[in-house]
Amino acid sequence: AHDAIWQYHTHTIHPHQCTSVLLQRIQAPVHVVWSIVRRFDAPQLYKRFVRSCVMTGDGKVGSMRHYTVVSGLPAASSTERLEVLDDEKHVLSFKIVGGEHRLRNYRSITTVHQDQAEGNIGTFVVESYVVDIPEGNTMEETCIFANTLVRCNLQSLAKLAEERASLNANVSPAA
Ligand code: A8S
Repeated sequence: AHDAIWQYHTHTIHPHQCTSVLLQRIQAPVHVVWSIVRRFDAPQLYKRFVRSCVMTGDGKVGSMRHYTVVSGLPAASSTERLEVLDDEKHVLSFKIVGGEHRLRNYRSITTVHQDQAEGNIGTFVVESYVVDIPEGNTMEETCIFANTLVRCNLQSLAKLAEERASLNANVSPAA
């Protein structure tokens, strides 16, 4: 099973690029986590750096989203294309195709898995990316910057999914 996970997170990288993979455990069922991750049209559900987002397309592969970024970051906006959306294998991938920021050719893949170690309710999320190293920056600086953003996103995904899971658990059946 673990071989199958890594197959999605194997990237071809060029010398001027950097890559990283991050993991997040979440105490919520896979379907709850996936229902949030799959919303390519609404990254602001859990990506707190996204101010507002507009998607064009039907939500399937090839759809595009354009969002503006909250202030305080060295970025203003991003334009991204949905590359993979697999509701059975729980895989979402997008690539950045434009926008006012420094992460050129950013491509990311997120996969959502049942966490065997946590019994029935646990989930873990694997997110990997490749991006060009901007002129004037080192590989390390680029990775630290992107990792910080992805780590924040994964932590806020965990918080939201765990809130939703405990709400579901507390709903009592109709009398
Ligand atoms: C994601 C991952 C990243 C998003 C980055 C790394 C970004 O939205 C922010 C700042 C930037 O400088 C680049 O999954 C960009 O969203 C918050 C605007 C793309």
